[in-house]
Amino acid sequence: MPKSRRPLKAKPAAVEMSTGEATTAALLAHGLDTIYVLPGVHNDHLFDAFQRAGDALRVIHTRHEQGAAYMALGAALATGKPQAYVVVPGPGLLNSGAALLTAYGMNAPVLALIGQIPHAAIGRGFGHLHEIRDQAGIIARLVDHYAHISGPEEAPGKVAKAIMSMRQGRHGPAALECAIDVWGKRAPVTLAPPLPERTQRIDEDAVRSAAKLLGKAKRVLIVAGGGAQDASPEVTMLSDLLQAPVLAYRRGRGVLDGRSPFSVTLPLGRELWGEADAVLAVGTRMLNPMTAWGLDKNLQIVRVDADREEPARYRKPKVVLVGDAAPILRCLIDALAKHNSRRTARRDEMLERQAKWRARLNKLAPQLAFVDVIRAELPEDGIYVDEVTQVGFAARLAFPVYKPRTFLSPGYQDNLGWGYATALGAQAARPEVPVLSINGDGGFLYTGNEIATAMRHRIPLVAIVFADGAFGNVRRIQQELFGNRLIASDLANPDFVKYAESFGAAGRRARSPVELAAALKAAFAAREPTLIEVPVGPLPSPWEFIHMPRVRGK
Ligand SMILES: Cc1ncc(C[n+]2csc(CCOP(=O)(O)OP(=O)(O)O)c2C)c(N)n1
Ligand SMILES: [Mg+2]
Repeated sequence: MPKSRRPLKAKPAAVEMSTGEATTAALLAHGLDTIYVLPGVHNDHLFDAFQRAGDALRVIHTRHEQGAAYMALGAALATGKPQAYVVVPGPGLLNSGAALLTAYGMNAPVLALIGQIPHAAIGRGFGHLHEIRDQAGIIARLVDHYAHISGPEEAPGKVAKAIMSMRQGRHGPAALECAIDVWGKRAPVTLAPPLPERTQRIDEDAVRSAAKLLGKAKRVLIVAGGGAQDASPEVTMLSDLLQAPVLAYRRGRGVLDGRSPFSVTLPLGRELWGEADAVLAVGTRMLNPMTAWGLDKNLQIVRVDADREEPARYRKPKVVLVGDAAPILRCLIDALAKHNSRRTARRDEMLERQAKWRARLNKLAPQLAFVDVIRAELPEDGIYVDEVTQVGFAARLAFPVYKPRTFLSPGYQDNLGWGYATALGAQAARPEVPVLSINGDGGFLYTGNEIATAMRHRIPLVAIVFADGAFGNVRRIQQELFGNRLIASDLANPDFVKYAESFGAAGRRARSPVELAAALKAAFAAREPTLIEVPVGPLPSPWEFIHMPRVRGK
C-alpha cells in the first residue's frame, strides 16, 4: 500500500497576514458571508481586507451605524445564525448602541467589531479622534463576551471564541475591539477551524420529574419564548400529547403554527393561565404572566432554558431543565410515553374559545382590518417585522404566524424605530422570501434613511408606514389619562410617497385595507424597495387586552 501523502491531522501552516485579514479569514471560516458596516479611518485596514476577500464577503454599508447594527440583528433573527457589523469607536459604537442592547435582550447572535484609538493611547485621555472613556468597559456592559484583539496572531482565536459564546448556552451578542494601528499590523498567522460545539448533558432525573408532573396534570399550558424558535416540531408534538395550548405573545410566535386552534396569544392566554394546573415554559422569561397574572401553589411550573440563571430569577419552578430546547423536549416526549394521562381532545373547546376572543377583539376592528389584509397578502413563509405602532400592537394579538422566525418583534426593549433597518437586514439575509416591515410615522423616520441602503444594495424590502401625524400611542395616553393635555406628540411629516420616490424606490399610497391589499400584491410581485403610506386617523386603544389584571394568587 502506498503511504498516504496527506497526514490526517497536519498543523495548518502559518501565513503572514494583517490583523484585518486574519479577522476576515476567521469570519469567513465561521460561515459569515455578509457584513454590515459603516467605515472610518480607525478600521481602514480591516476594510482593505474585506475588499481583498472579493466575492466571498458581501459588504453592505449603511447610512448610520444604528442601521448597520439593526441590519445585523435582523439577519441574525431571520436566520438564527451569527451575523456581524463594523463601526468606528466612540460615536460609531454609541450610534449602534440601541441595536446592540436589543440584540442582548433578544439573545440574538450579533458580533460587533469596533475600532479603537491608537493602542498605546488607550485609557490616557489625550482626546484622540473618536476617543471615549473606558470603551472596553462600556462594551462589556452591553454584551456578555468582549475581547480586545492586540495582533494578527490572536485574531482567529478571539473570533472563534466570540462566535462560540454567541451560540453556546444562552445565545447573544459579542464584541471585539481593535486599535487603529493594529488592524494593519502583519505577522505569521495560523488559521484554525471553528471550535467544536460542546455536547450538552441532559438531566434525565429532571426529565422524568417533568414528565411525571406534566403527565399527571389536567390542564397544561405551554408558554413559548424566543428560545423555542428552534424547537417547533417538539413543541407541536408536546402540545398534541398534552392537549396543551401554546401561548406565545411576541418572541415565541410561529413555534406552533398560528392556524392551529391551540396557538394562543393574549388575552386568551391569560384566561388559560388562570385555569392551568401546570405550565411548561420553553425559552421564555415569562415575566408578564408570573408578575401580572399571578402565581399560586396550584400552578406547578416546569422550565426549559438555555441559561442556568434564568429559571429561578423571579420564582423557583418545580422542575428546571437547562440546555437547548429541542433535544430536551425530545427526551421529554420519550419520557411522557410512560407518564402521560389519557386525555380528552380539546380541539373543539379551543376553536370555540378562539372565536369568542376574536369577537371581543373587534373593539380593534380598524387595526384588525389591516392585520387581516397583511396576513392574506404576505406569503406563508414571508417574514413580518413588528414595530411599536397601533397596527403592530393589534398584530401581536391577532396575526397568525405560520412558521418559526417569521415574526420578528423587538422583545422587552420595545424600542421605537428598530423596524425598518432590522427588516432590511432580514431581507438581505433571506433574499428568497418576502419581508414586510410595518411602521408608524414616528418610528419609521428613525431608520427610514436606510431606504438609501435598500437602493444601493438592491434589497427588495416592502415597508408600510401608518401615518396618523402623531406619536399616536403617546397622544392617546395624553388624551385618555391626562385630560387631553397634549405635549410633544404631534408630528410634521414628509409626503412618504415622494420621500420613497426621491431615493428611486417605489412609493405607493393606500387609503383603506382594500387599497393596502392591492398595493401589497403589486409590491411583492415587483420585488423592489417599496414604501406604502397608509394615512390613518386615531385608532382604538389595545391596552386593555395587553395589560390585564391578575387571574390567580394574591
Ligand atoms: C426608543 C424609544 N423611544 C420612545 C419610545 C416611547 N414610544 C412608544 S410608542 C411611541 C409613539 C409611536 O409613534 P408612531 O411610530 O407614529 O406609532 P403610532 O402609535 O402613532 O401608531 C413612543 C414615542 C419607545 N418605545 N422607544
Ligand atoms: Mg403615528
